[in-house]
Amino acid sequence: MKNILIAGNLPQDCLQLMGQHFNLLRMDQATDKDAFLAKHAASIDGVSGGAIDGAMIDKLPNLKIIANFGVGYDNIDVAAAKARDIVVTNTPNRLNAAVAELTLGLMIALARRIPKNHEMVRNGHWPSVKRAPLTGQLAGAKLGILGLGRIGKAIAKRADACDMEISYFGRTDQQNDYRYFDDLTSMAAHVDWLVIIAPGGEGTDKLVNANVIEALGPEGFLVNIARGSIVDETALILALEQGKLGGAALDVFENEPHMPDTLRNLPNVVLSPHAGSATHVTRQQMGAQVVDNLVAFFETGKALDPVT
Ligand code: 8YV
Repeated sequence: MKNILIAGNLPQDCLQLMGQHFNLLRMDQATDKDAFLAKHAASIDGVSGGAIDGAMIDKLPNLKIIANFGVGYDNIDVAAAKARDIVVTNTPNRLNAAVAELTLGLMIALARRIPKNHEMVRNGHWPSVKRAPLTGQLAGAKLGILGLGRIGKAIAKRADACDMEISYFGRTDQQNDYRYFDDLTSMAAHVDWLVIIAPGGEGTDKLVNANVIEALGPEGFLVNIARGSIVDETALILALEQGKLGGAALDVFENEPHMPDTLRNLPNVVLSPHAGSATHVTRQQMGAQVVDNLVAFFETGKALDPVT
């Protein structure tokens, strides 16, 4: 049986399934992780769970595959893995619907002030307020998507059903029904909503900076369902405080699960705890996909979802 190092958190059903095919080395449960790694290093064939940096890869002489739980793999040093011909896999597609669904949920919550109205009703203030305050709406508004990949398209489809006018920014013009922008700031100036669904990592680090945020403007809304690293969080907080941005719905943050108190206390934000893929069905399918990749790789030499 091949040995898989469990380097970080994985769902119970994923571990159970993996345990039917492999011998699991539970570093996640070890109190002295360095000692655990030193003891088992030479026997480790694959790794799954958590962040895998170059230093860890260097310590594992027989490592052949890193199976990431998640579509984003900015937690893995892919260059270090590639340099040693170690295959890296991720979990594309299975989470598209869940992430897109939460994106629309956050947008509707922000546009229609659902959390605020909920608090108002719950706190017994409705009789004194009498009528619900008027809000904006998604229908008729312009949406700009930063990153029209698989999840971006699932978001566009749902936004289209809400009668939004859709644009996108990315590396290539995909020649589809949506309007393409080759400049992010120009798109931000054109739209009412900017949804971020691009990969994290060096290529997108603080791509959404003060200029982009200010181009979105006082009536504009920012939604980040991708990675906190893509937004300059300090610039975002400042813009929200100064009324240079209308509002933000955030599922991801620069330093999760922490964030500045100023951000938590702002009136014009809807905050969510990195829950894009966090449904029973989706997480179960992602776990199975991790195991399917490991099994395929060790049985056939080819993983199902290698990252390129
Ligand atoms: C993952 C995510 O579930 O897939 C991703 O890239 O951001 C999440 O949906 C999470 O990263 C797993 O810890």
